[in-house]
Amino acid sequence: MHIKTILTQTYHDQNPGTSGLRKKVSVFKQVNYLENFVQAIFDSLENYQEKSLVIGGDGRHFNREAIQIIIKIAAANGFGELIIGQNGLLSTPAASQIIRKYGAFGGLILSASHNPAGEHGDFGIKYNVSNGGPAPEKDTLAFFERSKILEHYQIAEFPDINLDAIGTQTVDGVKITIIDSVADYTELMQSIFDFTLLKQSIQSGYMTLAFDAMSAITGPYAKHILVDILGAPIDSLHNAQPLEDFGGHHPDPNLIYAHELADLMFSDKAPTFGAASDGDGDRNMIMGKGIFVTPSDSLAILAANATLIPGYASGLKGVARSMPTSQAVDRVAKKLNIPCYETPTGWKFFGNLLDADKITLCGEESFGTGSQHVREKDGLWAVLFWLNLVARRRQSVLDIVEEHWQTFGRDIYSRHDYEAVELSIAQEIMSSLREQIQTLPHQTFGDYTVKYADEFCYHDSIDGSTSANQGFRISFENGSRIVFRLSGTGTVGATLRIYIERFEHDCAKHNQDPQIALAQLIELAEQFCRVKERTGLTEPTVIT
Ligand code: VG1
Ligand code: CO
Repeated sequence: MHIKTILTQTYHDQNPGTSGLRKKVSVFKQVNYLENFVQAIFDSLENYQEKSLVIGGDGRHFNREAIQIIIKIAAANGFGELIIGQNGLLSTPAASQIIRKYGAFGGLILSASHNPAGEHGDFGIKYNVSNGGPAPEKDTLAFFERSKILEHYQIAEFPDINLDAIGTQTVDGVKITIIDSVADYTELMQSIFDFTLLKQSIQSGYMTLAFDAMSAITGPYAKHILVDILGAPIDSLHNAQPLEDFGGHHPDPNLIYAHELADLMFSDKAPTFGAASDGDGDRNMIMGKGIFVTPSDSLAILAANATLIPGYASGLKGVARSMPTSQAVDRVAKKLNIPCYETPTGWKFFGNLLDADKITLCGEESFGTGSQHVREKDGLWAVLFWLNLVARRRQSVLDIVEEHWQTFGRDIYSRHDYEAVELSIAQEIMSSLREQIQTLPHQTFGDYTVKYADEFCYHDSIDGSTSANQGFRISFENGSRIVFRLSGTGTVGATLRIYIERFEHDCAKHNQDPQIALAQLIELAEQFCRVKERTGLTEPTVIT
């Protein structure tokens, strides 16, 4: 193999955030920018010579070019085999599964997930370790440190690889295998869910569905599983063709960005079930006719009903949720008498608990739900879980949710995002919150008395590591909470996220609009952080 060593300029901004390194495409296209980061990753890893690396992305603009570059750098650095999704495509959960199934050393996933794509959009890259999950913080820190002193990278000289044809070829001693992007994943779903029941319920017309792939990666997966195997009509799929710019969509499945689906589900023409996924296929939005299921409720409901699903029939070891996710799942765990863990935002924090068999299900308020079957959140898995539940319980989504609230009470929940806030203002907000949490405990504001206020610091019970500064929690005597944190996935300015929840036991009050039910807490949140006053914004940019 002919390897070139390229002298490169060092970049100082390659710090991975909540989920990999995400930047504007124009930043990634700077000379040697991607090359440097890939080399920094490989320099930080050990003992991968002759081992295999999985490569795939969500198909956004720059995916194919990036993959060709990565192939050559990985070959030059000594990987023995590269396993690549056909056409360079792999959803994030599928990539996680491929790493696990083929015993790969790790994988590189190319995606900026729910961020818009295209020439003026975002690009991203994330390294996943051998358990299939995102690299833990100690690794991502090492990548950043290495990138800041990197002076050269190594790249093999051979022609671009044809990513379209499935099969294995050997190029200068490196095995390059192009795999079907959906086959292994489909097999895994068949091993978890009752496909016979699903097929019968869909083909008999008992369940009708609408799935919006938002012109991103889940299109081919949904087509194969929902249409080809389960027999849903092809027009159940919306925006199922992956496009390099995601058709201009913001592929973040929520009521705002997936409003076409939302409008349909609240109309007379609504099917039984509606769902959407994000850019890289790890998020899910669940809807039924006339109802939107909040992700926090969804996690709780899946946990409460897990034994109805073949893959979870023997019960759950435990559950986990990210810190800002509502406490709905905690109530289920308590009833099931299983442990419930609270982790910082980001899937990488669930990996150790899943590996150690402490938890079976986990999720985040940000439309992410998953289980031990892979080490990423999994959009289509959540969709199949819900479909299986509807088919098995012979109840509508609305009835399942309302019955859940009757049994457990409702954790009324909302998240308010203030996007593209000036960095200095965001820092000012965070430092003022840091000061306030000292004095807040035991103070009373209207109906709310502060029980505790802190800056969340996570101690990983498995590897003993500590992750500090994970957001501010203000918790009240009546169980309500306000959480503040800054996003680690944005690429423009800072995004302040405010998470608000209140528990409502009274069934007569379960159908309130969350914005009204939470009004007092929303006002209190503004009183604490003064984001409106400081930025001049009158409303959050996004409410979910
Ligand atoms: C957001 C979500 C977080 C999620 C992360 C990656 O991070 O809040 O829960 O794990 O995105 O999701 P942040 O730091 O912006 O709040 V994905 O689908 O983009 O990979
Ligand atoms: Co995603």
